[in-house]
Amino acid sequence: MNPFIFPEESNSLVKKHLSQKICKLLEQLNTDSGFTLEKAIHSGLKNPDSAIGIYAGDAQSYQTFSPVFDPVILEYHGGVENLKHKSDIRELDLPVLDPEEKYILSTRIRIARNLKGFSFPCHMTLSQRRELEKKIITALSCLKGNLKWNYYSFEHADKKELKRLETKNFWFQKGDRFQDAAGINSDFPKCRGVYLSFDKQLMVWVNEEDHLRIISLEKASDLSKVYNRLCQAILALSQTLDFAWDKTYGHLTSCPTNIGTSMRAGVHIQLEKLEQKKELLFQLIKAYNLQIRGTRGEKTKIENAVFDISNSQRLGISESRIIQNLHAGLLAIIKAEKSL
Ligand code: ADP
Ligand code: DAR
Repeated sequence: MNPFIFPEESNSLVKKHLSQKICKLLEQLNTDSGFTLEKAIHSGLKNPDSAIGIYAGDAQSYQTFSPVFDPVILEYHGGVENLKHKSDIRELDLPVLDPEEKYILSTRIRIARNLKGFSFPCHMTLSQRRELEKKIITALSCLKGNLKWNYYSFEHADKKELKRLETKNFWFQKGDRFQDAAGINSDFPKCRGVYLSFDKQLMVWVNEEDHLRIISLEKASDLSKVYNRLCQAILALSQTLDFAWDKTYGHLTSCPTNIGTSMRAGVHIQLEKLEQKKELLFQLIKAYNLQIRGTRGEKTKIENAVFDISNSQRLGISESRIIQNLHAGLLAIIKAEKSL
């Protein structure tokens, strides 16, 4: 009898792949930091509408619990047998997507990083979070030129300052119920904060779903410029920080959906015509291996025909290839919108 009973209505990948046999194999195991199978799947047990339902508590989770992580990853990311993930972060020079600024409202590219040797956010004590935050703040202080500026601690920054950041959507909220059930919100808002560059076009979230979410964004459609800023930031931070990396799965993240490049590159694009011709939009999304999210992010609705369109593949593809594919896909979508 499987000791872990998933809600009957759950269709999560972890429920599908955690057979009784695998459960028996894994339920007594724990990683060196004490992370267990029960902790890994707690979110999926509590949230019947989980799509995935499992989180990693540290890099070792992907090995210790590989009998359940591997099939979940294979099904979610698709066709990655005999994978050796390769990273390729180099600046690009692509034409501006929407020079008349008729469709694209903003461009945002984010990557996630977790520091080697630290437990991941769903499995950290307050003192580990404090040590991690200190280490990251020191690394961020080395950013130069247009990447330079300031760290705003949610715990210590001036409340008026934090309110200003919130109204400008320059900070992050407490994790959703899926992240909460996983343990990602423990001690929130302690040891959480946002680093902002002076031009407000680079943000680094500290201790959100991952140790670092490095975000380059601007209210325009120059995808290369947004990507090149991210390249400069991640290459600068890589000089002083060691990241959790696996030769098969690339960058390791709390949620297995983000491993590999951990990159989500996308735009907020207003598509009033294609909103009325969704089947055409979905064909283009499929053809260019893209995905649609709601206007306010994951699991939210589309408002005023503003679609969040981003890359779908994160694993088994390089960062530069993601950007080039996204660029081609968005050009095709804009062309279709214009033709309607
Ligand atoms: P992720 O960090 O995985 O991308 P979400 O999809 O929830 O998570 O997005 C996080 C936040 O970033 C949300 O508030 C979302 O509205 C915002 N966002 C995403 N893409 C863009 C964009 N192109 N322009 C402006 N804001 C964006
Ligand atoms: N809510 C979880 C995570 C899905 C992917 N999104 C992330 N990692 N923010 C689920 O199982 O649906």
